[in-house]
Amino acid sequence: MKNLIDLRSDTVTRPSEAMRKAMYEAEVGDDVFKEDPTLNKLQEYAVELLGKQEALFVPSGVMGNQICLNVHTQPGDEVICDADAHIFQYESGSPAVLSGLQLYPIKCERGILTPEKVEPLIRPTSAYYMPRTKLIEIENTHNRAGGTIYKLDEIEKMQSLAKKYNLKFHLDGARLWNASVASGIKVNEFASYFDSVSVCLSKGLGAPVGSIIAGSKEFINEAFRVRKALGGGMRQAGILAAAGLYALKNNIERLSEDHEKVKILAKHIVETGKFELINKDVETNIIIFKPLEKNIEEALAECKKHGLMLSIGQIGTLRSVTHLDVSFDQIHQACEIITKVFT
Ligand code: TLP
Repeated sequence: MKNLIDLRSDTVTRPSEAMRKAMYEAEVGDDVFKEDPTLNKLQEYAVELLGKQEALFVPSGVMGNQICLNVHTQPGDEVICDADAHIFQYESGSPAVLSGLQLYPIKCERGILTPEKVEPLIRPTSAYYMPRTKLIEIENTHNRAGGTIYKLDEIEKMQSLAKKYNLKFHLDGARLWNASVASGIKVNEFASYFDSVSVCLSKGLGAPVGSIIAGSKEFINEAFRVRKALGGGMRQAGILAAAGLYALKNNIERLSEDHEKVKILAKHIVETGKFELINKDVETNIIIFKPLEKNIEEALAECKKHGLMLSIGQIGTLRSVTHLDVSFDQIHQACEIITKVFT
């Protein structure tokens, strides 16, 4: 919508002129025959960035996660994740629908799983009457926790635990780029701990469509088959891949600006005294905040009337996500609207 300051998500961005030009000029072929040169280039570049043997372009973050879960598991298996994980909260129950999986969600501080919380929940292999624990899933950055970042030692501990029990380890890295830019840790370093990784091109990086999953050659071979089974085998997808390549080459470093923008907003929100800021240490491009006096629906509607769009975070909270289509000026305007509506 024109003239609205849209902070509902970093998924709302539109491809820039330069990105559209790259899409227009993309050389294409039939990817079901693995013959789309631009798509192949994107996958090769992703391999380089993520440091995995192979990578596969998929239409969405949800499909990326679900293919990874499917390849690693058998129906009746159990997946341990945080209770605010995207795979648990926002993927339409697809682990159950598509792969016959049961999730074991655990409430964690900042969305960060720890061995102390997880180890007691791993099912003994002798207990044939229980579901079989098969995989641990983490999210970095963690969306519903407010863009929180896993530290490398926290990931390493979880990887050791997964290895100890012979479990697969999957990373939902929809916003791994934000984690990398904010922490200075390279994406391939983050990715190195996992059997599979899913990253999005259509969030902060500004591409219109697409995610990438990465892992071993054997894993991607199987993932290619599952993607097809789910209807994700696309044909001249190089047009989309060109946007993804453009995003990876031009839009990663600039994410630090989005992090600065959300800090301005967070500071203002705290200063009004009308909210509880849930993620007090703002780490990347997301804030979650609870209005102390207004109900959520009312707050969303009033903000929209003044030209500001926010979304719902955890229960009873608002969420604001910064991105490349919102300027610093608009962030200052957003602060003014918040003052008007809430004070
Ligand atoms: N997240 C969306 C909504 O679904 C909530 C958003 O606006 O933040 N993993 C994570 C951590 C995500 O945040 C998302 C999208 C996905 C996976 C799914 O990506 P898509 O929407 O491309 O399927």
